[in-house]
Amino acid sequence: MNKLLDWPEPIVRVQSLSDSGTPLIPERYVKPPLERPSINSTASMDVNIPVIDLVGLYGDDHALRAAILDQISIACREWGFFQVINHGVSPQLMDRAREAWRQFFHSPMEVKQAYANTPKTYEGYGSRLGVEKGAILDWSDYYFLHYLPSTLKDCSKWPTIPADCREVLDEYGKQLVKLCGRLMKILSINLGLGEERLQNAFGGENIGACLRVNFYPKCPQPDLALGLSSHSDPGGITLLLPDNHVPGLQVRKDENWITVKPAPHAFIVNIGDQIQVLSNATYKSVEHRVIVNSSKERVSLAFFYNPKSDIPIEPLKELLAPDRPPLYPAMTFDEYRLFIRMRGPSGKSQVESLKSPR
Ligand SMILES: O=C(O)CCC(=O)C(=O)O
Repeated sequence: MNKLLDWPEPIVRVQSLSDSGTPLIPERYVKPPLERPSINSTASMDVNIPVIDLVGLYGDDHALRAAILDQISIACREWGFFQVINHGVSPQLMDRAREAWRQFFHSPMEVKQAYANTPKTYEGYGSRLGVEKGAILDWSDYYFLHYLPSTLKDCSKWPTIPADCREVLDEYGKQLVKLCGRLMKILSINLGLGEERLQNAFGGENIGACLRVNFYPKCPQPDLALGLSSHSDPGGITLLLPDNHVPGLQVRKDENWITVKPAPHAFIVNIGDQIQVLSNATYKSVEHRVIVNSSKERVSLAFFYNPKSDIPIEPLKELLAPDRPPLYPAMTFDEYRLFIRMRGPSGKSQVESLKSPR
């Protein structure tokens, strides 16, 4: 546990490196050749993750509602990723939240440093994930904060610059918790369960919710680095608000990396490891990563909706059968997250390592 009290090396802000105008990135950010962004990337115009319009979800047209559920079911099984539009969150709020964070990251360094984080809780302003000394690092800074449970929500750790930041963030969190609650019901129905089953398995009302805001500064050698290394999300559902100008998210599809083309005011939804476990791998949490570029910075807001952290998460009994035995042992989210906090992003090694031998 002591390893988690502080960073193993002095922290270097990636934004400062970028602002220094160096033409060469330090060795620490150079990925091994097989992890570099050019490997199997496709930015082809006609491949994208599914875009699903939720507008008919709560109307009287039952056929339309069934069609939307069907699209979500297919997206969860085949992609683990999809975009939703007409999702009920205010587009103005989405824009304001992203701009507030852009302003924060452009504040003077001493303002940001006041929120510097440690690996104990990760809350605040950070520049690395994982505590392995000498690890190759990602080309990004970030800010991490909690919304739920309310015992972890500490607004004094949220930025006060810009002036409306806390207010905007608070409203943003409330609206996203609601949207995740709706998506949980749909996933539950689509798995053939009662609509509250997944939520109850997450701990009912006592779930966790947190936000990581990623800031990817311009990178002078984008072919050698990644903004965020390949990983699957450890939690339940992620709602990503991507940059409205700059693409960067890549999702693994078979052996290729697909660059996501965000739809206007969409959220990118992805299935996390906990839903992979609960659904006994009917739904997969899919690897993704972020590429950077030399001429534009990028901001994204990743909102994580997680199970209550101290209850066992295991494949749901209703989804098991003699020919479908449980693939994962029970584990709390606290235990699960510790692995990621020590090691940093590492593909799907955590959820894969849990698989029972068959
Ligand atoms: O910046 C992005 O597009 C993705 C961010 C992400 O994957 C994460 O924060 O876990």
